[in-house]
Amino acid sequence: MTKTMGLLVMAYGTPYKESDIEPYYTDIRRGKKPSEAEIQDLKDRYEAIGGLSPLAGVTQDQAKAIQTRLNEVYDDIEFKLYIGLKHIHPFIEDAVEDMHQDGIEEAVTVVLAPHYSNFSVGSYNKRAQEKAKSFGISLTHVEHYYHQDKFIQYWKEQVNETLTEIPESEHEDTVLIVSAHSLPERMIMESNDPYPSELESSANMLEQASNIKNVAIGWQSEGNTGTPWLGPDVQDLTRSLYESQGYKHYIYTPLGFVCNHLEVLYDNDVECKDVCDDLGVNYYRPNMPNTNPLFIEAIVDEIKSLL
Ligand code: FEC
Repeated sequence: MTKTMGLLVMAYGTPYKESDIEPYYTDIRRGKKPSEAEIQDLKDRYEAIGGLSPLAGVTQDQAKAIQTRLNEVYDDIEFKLYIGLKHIHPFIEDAVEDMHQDGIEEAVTVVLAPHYSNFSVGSYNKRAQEKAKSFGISLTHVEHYYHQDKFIQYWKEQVNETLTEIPESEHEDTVLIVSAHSLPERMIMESNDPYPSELESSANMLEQASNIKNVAIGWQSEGNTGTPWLGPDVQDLTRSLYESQGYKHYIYTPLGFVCNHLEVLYDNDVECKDVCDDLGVNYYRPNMPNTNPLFIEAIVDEIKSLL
């Protein structure tokens, strides 16, 4: 007999239209409205990547692809998809409420971010768990999948393909910058959070799997909170690698993200590229996973290991 199980896919969320930008940013700031200058700065960044972010559509596509694959793999479970976002509707709590309305008693949850931090994946899970508890829904959480073979394989293929664009004689002069979203240093240090070591493992696995010779770890997209964030920032790192090693080619793999969105299309493709242009070196940014089957399979494999 087939049983029905909820599949709760959680993601950051993005404005759907320009008028969403202010409430979205206010939600990111935990209810504190950003200044007009900060809002304008964010509007300008969206404008620079073509108006708004592709994140909303890609999240839908990724979630549907995970559901489709799970329903192919499992004969005895029918997965019903719910999408819950962190900073805009449908919020995580709305999705859990919908599960309850549909009579779901059991669900698996996955956050579209591959590394675990109490402040990223942990905070999504906590919100889902609190709401689910009130309805008596039992949740199984995917905590991370950066270590899944197919996730590494996806990035290995991307890096090796990018290397084919660079003459072999210059591979020694090429560096791979592996990065994730920065977080305030205090948060991470005080709680012995696994986030930095998970990114380091990712970088090591990718170094071993691919043909790249030089690898550096960086952090990106840090916020403006007036306190120190995990570093080095990818832009500073680019400059310091150039000064200390004189590399000519810089390949950016933002492994902490899984699709095209503002933090990649602006923070890498505009800001890091500007630094590379300024230094007179070459910028490369392989494709993000989006709905690539290897990436979808990596998540499905992690779910299989838990159910
Ligand atoms: O494409 C888009 O429209 C949205 C892209 C987007 C993603 C994303 C992922 C993460 N964030 C994380 C942490 C923080 C912390 C703050 C913060 C601020 C912002 C702002 C925007 C934004 N984030 Fe984000 N984040 C994305 C977008 N993020 C816009 C506000 C303006 C700015 O600072 O640029 C700082 C909050 C504060 O000011 O107090 C902290 C983490 C991730 C990766 C994990 C995840 O996806 O949840 C961690 C995508």
